Amino acid sequence: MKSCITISLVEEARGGPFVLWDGLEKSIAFAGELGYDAVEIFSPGVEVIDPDALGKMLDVAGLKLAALGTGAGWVKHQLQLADPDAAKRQQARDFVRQIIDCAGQFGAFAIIGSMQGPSGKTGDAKTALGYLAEALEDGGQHAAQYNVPLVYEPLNRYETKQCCTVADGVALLESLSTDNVRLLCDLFHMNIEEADIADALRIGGKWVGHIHFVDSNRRPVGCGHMQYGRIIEALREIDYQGYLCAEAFPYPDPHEAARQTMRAYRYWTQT
Ligand code: LER
Ligand code: MN
Repeated sequence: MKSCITISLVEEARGGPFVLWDGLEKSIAFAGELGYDAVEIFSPGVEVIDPDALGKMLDVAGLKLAALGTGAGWVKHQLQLADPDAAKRQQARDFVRQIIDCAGQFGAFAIIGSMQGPSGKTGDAKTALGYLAEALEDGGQHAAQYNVPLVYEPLNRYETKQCCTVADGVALLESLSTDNVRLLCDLFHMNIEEADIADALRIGGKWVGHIHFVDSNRRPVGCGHMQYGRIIEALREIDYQGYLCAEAFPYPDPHEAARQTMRAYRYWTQT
């Protein structure tokens, strides 16, 4: 299992659960100094990412790009993949495709989290889930040209009614004709929704493509009451080889949150 840390470039998301906020250059250099393997970037859109410059920063720091988030499509532009309006749905899919194209150049994947829409508020839930399935189908097929999956994140009930558990996520992915979509299992959301986090990861099995590595209170790993021993055991059992990515509040501050996660990552992966 490899280590990863989130960098947010989205001012509108200040106060949100992202660790580093100090721009790409400084954040990537700092993550490199701490020995992280990769970064996950939450960007307002592809227009702020210069692929050549980003590639150089990553090379100098010895890091990979693991993923690009698509959440700014919702946070900044109010786009969602389950919008009842067909034109808005198309705009949301186009936004996701652009992020897939940008990430794909780096062998990185795009993440669908808040872009899935809350559902249940607008239109009926089954229709909304159908729109999400169509969008995952589209994005999964589009991502295949880069040999990367599209990654879909179930969220807790206060953020979405689409899929809140790993089992719901697996059922959705199994209903697709593409097999190029994987699940992002965020331990914070799972702590709210799952009866047993380790067992849920076993249900996720081969579909688990990314982990948001965070504690029960969304602070860095080690600052809450999550039981990591059984979680790591389950990830080993399913032969998970992907990232444990710090997506947590920058508590008590971004640098200490990054250091704390790295200490916890080393502790849990080396014992
Ligand atoms: C949102 O709660 C979250 O966990 C992010 O990874 C998705 O945008
Ligand atoms: Mn997450």
